[in-house]
Amino acid sequence: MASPPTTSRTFLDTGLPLFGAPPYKVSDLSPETVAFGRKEIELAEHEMPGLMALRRRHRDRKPLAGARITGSLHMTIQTAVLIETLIDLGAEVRWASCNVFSTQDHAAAAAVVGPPSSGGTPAVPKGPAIFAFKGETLAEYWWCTLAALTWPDGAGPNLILDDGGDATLLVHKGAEFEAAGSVPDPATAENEEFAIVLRLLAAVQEHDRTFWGTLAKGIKGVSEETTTGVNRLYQMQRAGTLLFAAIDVNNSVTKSKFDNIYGCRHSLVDGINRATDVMLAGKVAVICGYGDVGKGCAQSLRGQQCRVLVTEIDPICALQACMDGYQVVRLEDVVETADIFVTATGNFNIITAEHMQRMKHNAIVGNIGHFDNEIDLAGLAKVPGVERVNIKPQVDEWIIPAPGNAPDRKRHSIIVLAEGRLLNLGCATGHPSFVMSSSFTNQVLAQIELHTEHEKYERQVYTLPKKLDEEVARLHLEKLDARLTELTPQQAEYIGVSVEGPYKPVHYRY
Ligand code: NAD
Ligand code: RBV
Repeated sequence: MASPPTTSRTFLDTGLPLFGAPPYKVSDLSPETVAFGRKEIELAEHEMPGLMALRRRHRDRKPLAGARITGSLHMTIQTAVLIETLIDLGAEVRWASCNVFSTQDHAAAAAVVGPPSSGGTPAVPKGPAIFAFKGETLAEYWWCTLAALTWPDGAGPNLILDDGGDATLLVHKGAEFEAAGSVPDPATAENEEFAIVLRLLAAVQEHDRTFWGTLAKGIKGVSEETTTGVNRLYQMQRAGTLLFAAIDVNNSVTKSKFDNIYGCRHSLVDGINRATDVMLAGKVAVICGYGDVGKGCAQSLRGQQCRVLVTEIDPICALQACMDGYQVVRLEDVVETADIFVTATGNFNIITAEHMQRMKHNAIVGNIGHFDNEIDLAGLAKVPGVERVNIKPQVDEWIIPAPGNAPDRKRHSIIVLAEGRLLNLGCATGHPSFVMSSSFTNQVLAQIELHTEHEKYERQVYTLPKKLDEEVARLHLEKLDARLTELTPQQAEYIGVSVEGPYKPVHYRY
């Protein structure tokens, strides 16, 4: 890419320039906010032993020198520690959040200014280019993603670090429509958000008809954080449309069997409590989906002594729920009697407008899956007479004309968290640092692998080798004072592994 496309045009109603983004876009760069963010980053570093070990191990070698990484992942305190690790290892970084509500503004501010060693100040920031603020509109969100993908000299990234696949989607759809010669009419989009994506791509195409193709060619690969993003990548692989190599970080055992389960076990009740402060004990809670996230959510609510019910489509996961002591039900059979509903399926249309009209007065409805289409709020908004009353940011009362069991029996309400977007990051601060250290250590290893060994990789989806997975776990044991037993050579031979691992065959499921 020779130089950035130039245009004075702004994107939709954002007032933000389509190209030539400012050096960063965060909500508040006041010294107090920056100092608060830095203090929390320093506390988090202590809880992120995997990332800190990678810094110590690789800092001098700079394995990410020459890497230009575009990140699209919740701009939290934990992510700030990830970003600073990537930079420490030699990378140049531009970042956007992967959700309109998940940014912690003090984390974004401190990251933009940079760590004390950078010499940055709020007046002269020296950190990476971050485009993220809590409460973005959808137009601002997609503008931020484009800004994170475009370097001031017109270059694009050579690596993407994605969560949910939005940065990857923008590049793929951009390249696809460029090859087709035109972008579909936004009026044909299935939802409001995709109409905005199409508007953005049309605006880019109007100014540069080779922008995405060139950008895609420069990308060596993507590492993907979450189940939903990984599903999208495997779908592209099957369709033969994947434009670069991909590492599925989610299916590292030290990611999905830790973050998705134990992370959600921590952050689900955190989100519900901060949003509603309702007494959870004794309430009936329905978890839709008993995969990794659903398992963590069920434990989380059982820990508060809720009576937990589960819905599933998969007989194996349904049987697991039964063996764990939960009743497996159909949503339609309990929708009138349960108090709390949490979707964790990664699927869409799980809670419909019809379901919500039948719920108890003040039932709490939230989603912890990646996207907001698990709960059909767009459908609810179309029901005649429905009214949305904002209680506080990310908490809405939806007043529904159907009688329900409200005291006046004329209408009833439900409480919807984070507008149906992942409530643990919208209403609280996401997972805690320790578990994110495990996820993000996998991310850094994946980025190093894609950067230094990219000739090994085809346009396919890969997982990290088990040896590295075990290494990530190992890096977190000391902090917990765990003492691992060492195999004797005879024992190793008896069970058919090597003393140094890997200790399990690839088909082992944990
Ligand atoms: P998973 O595939 O392990 O689990 C999803 C489960 O939902 C599966 O068992 C599936 O059978 C079930 N399911 C699908 N359709 C269903 C339906 N109609 N009704 C009932 N159950 C249904 O995936 P996961 O790793 O648990 O992730 C779930 C979602 O959460 C994904 O979108 C993922 O990206 C996201 N995620 C969010 C966080 C967070 O912090 N909020 C953390 C990790 C993952
Ligand atoms: N997640 N990040 C955080 N505190 O930064 N919390 C959760 C954080 C990630 C988690 O890895 C999950 O797969 C993804 O968010 C879903 O978007």
